[in-house]
Amino acid sequence: MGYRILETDDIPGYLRERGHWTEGTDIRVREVSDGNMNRVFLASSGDGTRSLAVKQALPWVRVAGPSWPMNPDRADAEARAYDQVAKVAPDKIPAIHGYDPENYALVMEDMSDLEVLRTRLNVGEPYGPHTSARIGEFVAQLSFATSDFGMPSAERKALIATSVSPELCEITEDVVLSEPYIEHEHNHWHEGLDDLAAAFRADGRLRTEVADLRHTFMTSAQALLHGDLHTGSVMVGEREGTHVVRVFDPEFSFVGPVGYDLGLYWANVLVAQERARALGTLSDHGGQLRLSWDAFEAEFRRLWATRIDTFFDDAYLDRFLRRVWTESLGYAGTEIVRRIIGFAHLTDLTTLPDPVPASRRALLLGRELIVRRAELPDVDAVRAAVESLT
Ligand code: SR1
Ligand code: MG
Repeated sequence: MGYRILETDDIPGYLRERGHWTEGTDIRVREVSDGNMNRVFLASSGDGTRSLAVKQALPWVRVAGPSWPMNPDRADAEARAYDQVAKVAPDKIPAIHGYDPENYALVMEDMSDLEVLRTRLNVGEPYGPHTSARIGEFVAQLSFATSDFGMPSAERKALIATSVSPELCEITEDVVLSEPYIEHEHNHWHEGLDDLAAAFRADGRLRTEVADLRHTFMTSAQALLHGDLHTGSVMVGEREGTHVVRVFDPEFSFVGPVGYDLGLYWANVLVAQERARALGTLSDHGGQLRLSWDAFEAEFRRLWATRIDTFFDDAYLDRFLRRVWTESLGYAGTEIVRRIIGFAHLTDLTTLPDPVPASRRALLLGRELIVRRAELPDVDAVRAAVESLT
């Protein structure tokens, strides 16, 4: 039949055709599309006992429309990433019930009983004790298993080849790792940030450091990444008395530098902290970078004992982790900057009564993280950099 763009009314028939829904005909569907790229539908039985989510990639960027075409085969990358994560961290992703490559559609667990982490933070809720630790573990488990430490060399070469995702990498190389530092029609910002946006475009040191991070993003095939691990890609909540954390939306997945995933999470953590500071609702924000890094490092070191290539010695592990730390800081900086003066902004800041003071602090912090990443040896140094902002 070929690729067809699904509408709300198509979903019941689609789920039945695909064998996902065999009992009952009372299927209620609502569209809950939220991210920049795709459409998402939730289908539930009239009596509320069954539900599923359907996510479909459109042949364009959803928020831009057909004027920004985008191959829907990005959904293949997402399905492949879920397959890899399911092998090593099945408790940290939604259950995937099936992938339909003809329609670029994933049928998966309905997580609407959980809450998007960004949404929760934006209304002043805390992270809770486990969220950032689970994220750190997620990055360690996925990255170790798909690195040369955890995967045989030939298998990894095949993974690198099958995970090539030129169009989505190009989005990141553009909207995250270059456009905010040049004149570009995608860029926009609050007029109260005119001076900083202009200063960043004129800042040669900043540009060279971003170029370094961009080149690392393009060439450092360390491990399979989520590729867009911001707080809108994380759901949290309670199920049967247990705190659950689910990472979703890995469509930007490819084999790249591990620090990109950690850095994106940290950027969003740091921006959420600036929102809370502006609103006077700071709670557990300040501890999240440490919680995620400590969990990442502990899990990676635990897995190191199982490495398949023991030529990589313990001293090399220390060096590798140091490099991941430093690059994570740099990518955190680029994520902060692009979310304020680039294409896609964050509700954390845009919904503030006055976004300017918090955005200025965040932009200055982003620059610090990029240009001084090698001089910030640990979490305390980052905390000091945050507290020294004016
Ligand atoms: C054109 S898409 C812009 C952003 O949306 C996605 O969520 C990624 O973060 C991407 O950079
Ligand atoms: Mg997304």
